[in-house]
Amino acid sequence: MPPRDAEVSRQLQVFGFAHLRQAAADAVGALERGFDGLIDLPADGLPEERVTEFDILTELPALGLLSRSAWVRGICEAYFGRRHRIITSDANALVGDSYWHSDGFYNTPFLRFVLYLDATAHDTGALRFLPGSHRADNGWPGEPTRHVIRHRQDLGLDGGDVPAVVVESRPGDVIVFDTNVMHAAWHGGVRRQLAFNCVGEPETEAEQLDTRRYFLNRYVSGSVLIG
Ligand SMILES: O=C(O)CCC(=O)C(=O)O
Repeated sequence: MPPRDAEVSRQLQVFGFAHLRQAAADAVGALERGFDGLIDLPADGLPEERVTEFDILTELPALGLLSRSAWVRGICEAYFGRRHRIITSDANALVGDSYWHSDGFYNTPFLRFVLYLDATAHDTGALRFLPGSHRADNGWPGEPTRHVIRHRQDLGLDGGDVPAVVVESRPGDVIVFDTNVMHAAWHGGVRRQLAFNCVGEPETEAEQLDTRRYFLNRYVSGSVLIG
C-alpha cells in the first residue's frame, strides 16, 4: 500500500523523518542492476573509501520513475504545501561512520528520500536520527546541536551512544527526512545507497537563494557530510 501523504507529512513535521517500509519493494531488482552499472565496486564488494555519483535519475530510470511517483509527489506536496522540484540525486557506496550532522540548517525545508540496497542494522551503519532536531522552534540550531557534534568532549558519549532513533532498513524500504534533522550512521558496514532531494517550488527570493546554496553544498560537501 503506498504511504499516506498526510500522515507521513505529519511525521516529518513532528520527528523530521519517516520510515516507509517496502514503499519501493517492486523496484529493488531494477535499482540494484542500475546501481551496479553506475558504481563499480571491487570484486570483494568492499571499497576502501566512499564513492559517489551525482545526477543519476536519467542513468537510473527505476529511480527516476520512483522520484516521479504519485506517492512521492503526494508526500512532497503535503509537506511543502505546494508543487515540488527535485534538486539533486546521488548513488553512494558508503563505508564507515557518518558523524552527527544536519545537511546544513536552512529556513527553507528540504526533503531527502533515501534507499539502502543493503540491509542496515544498529551495528552495521543504519541511519539514525534525533527526533525533532530539524525544528528551529525546538531550539536545536545552537547549543544542543553543538553539544551533539562535540558528543565526546561535551557529553562523554561515543557517537553511537547518543540517544537516538535507529532506523534499521531492508532493501525496498524508503527513509525520508527533512535535511535539517540531526542524523548519523555508526558502526558502518558497506551500504549501497540511492537518494534524491526535493524542495517546494521556491517562491520568495530567500527560498531561491537557499535552494541555490543547498544545490551547491551537495556537490561541495559530497553526498553525505562526514565530520
Ligand atoms: O548512511 C550514511 O552513512 C548516512 C547517510 C547520510 O547522512 C545522508 O544520506 O544524508
